[in-house]
Amino acid sequence: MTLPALAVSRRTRRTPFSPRVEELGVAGYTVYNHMLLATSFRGVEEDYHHLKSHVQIWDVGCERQVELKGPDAARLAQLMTVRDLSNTQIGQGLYAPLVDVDGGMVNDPVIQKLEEDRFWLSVADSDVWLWARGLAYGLGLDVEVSEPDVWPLAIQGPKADALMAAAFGDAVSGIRFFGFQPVAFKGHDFIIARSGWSKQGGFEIYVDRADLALDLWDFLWDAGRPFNVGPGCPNLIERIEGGLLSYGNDMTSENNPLECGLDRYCHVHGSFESLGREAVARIHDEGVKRKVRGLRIDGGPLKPCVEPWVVHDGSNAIGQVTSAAWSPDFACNVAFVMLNHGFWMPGQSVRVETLDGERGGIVSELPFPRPESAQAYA
Ligand code: THG
Repeated sequence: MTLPALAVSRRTRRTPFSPRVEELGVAGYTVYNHMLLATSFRGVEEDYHHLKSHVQIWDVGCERQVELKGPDAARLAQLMTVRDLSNTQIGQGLYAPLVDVDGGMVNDPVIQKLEEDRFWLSVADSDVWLWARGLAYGLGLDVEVSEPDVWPLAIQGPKADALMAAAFGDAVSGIRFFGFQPVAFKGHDFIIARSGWSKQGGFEIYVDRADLALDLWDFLWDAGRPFNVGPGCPNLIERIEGGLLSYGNDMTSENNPLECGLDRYCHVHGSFESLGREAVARIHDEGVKRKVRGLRIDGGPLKPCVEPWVVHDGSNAIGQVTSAAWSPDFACNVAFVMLNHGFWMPGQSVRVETLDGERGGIVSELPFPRPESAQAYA
């Protein structure tokens, strides 16, 4: 099955890095926050092996920043998330579920506290900008909500530290996980954070100067040559192995953050002012009805999971698979599954209606435990 090509236009916004992404042979695009995002270069499996062994430069310009600025910026940020932001320091990023009054997930951004009265929400694929503006207007808050021109560029992989040290010297090596600091390039201070949407380690550079974007890309590329730098993008296999959920795929507004396994980012019994806190506290006290887990699916590689696959126990539907991929390192298919109460214990056997017919599966905790050997799950 070949899918038709994606038509690119003004609505499917390009980024300042798109020329390099295309010169380096991007093999597919998806649309994320109304913007182009590469899905593979040399094929998802080859990209995966390279990401886990070397270092890649990722154009993640689609991780848009929603800026909150002004006297009520901190209040609005706190209203939107159920994570307690009261002890957040300037220069610190936090992964924070955004939740509506019913407890539904609105987004799962990284929130950066830039100043006491200025925050960036680095958002996943939903229109947080509109939601924030609506709240600010409806509640009469004294805050400016904007989507500034900032395009994150990620450096990911085990050799990311080496590349960044070659490029910027010691300035970046001291940045702690999810911390950020300004680093100069061509006379401009760029915010650099130790973060990124892989479990291989790395950095994200918040590029707020389109005119310097290609120079920066080329500078990083040259610094990366000794480390076998390659082009890359968020990798389906690696992110499933590592337990990184994709908003819109593995969780939607129909899900609450507790069933998505984001419990440690939900301070449900705090006293801070958050739109979703009461709903999430109630769900917490009553107990969730379903939970996200990992799933190892039997047999060889499967056709892509482009729509959820029904999971059953032999007679009744008990959940759905939302993302799946063949993992070369685990020597099995790995997947995310949302499972009903009673079926989510690791070790549980289930049946999955894949596009290649019915397969067996075994529930796993997340992130997937490292296999003892490549054939551990074969
Ligand atoms: N970086 C930036 N913006 C983003 C993403 C990113 N916006 C969209 C999307 N990714 C948001 N979702 C996530 C999900 C998980 C993480 C980051 C962003 C992540 N989680 C850590 C983990 O699971 O290991 C834990 C973080 C913590 O403990 O606080 O990294 O990637 N700029």
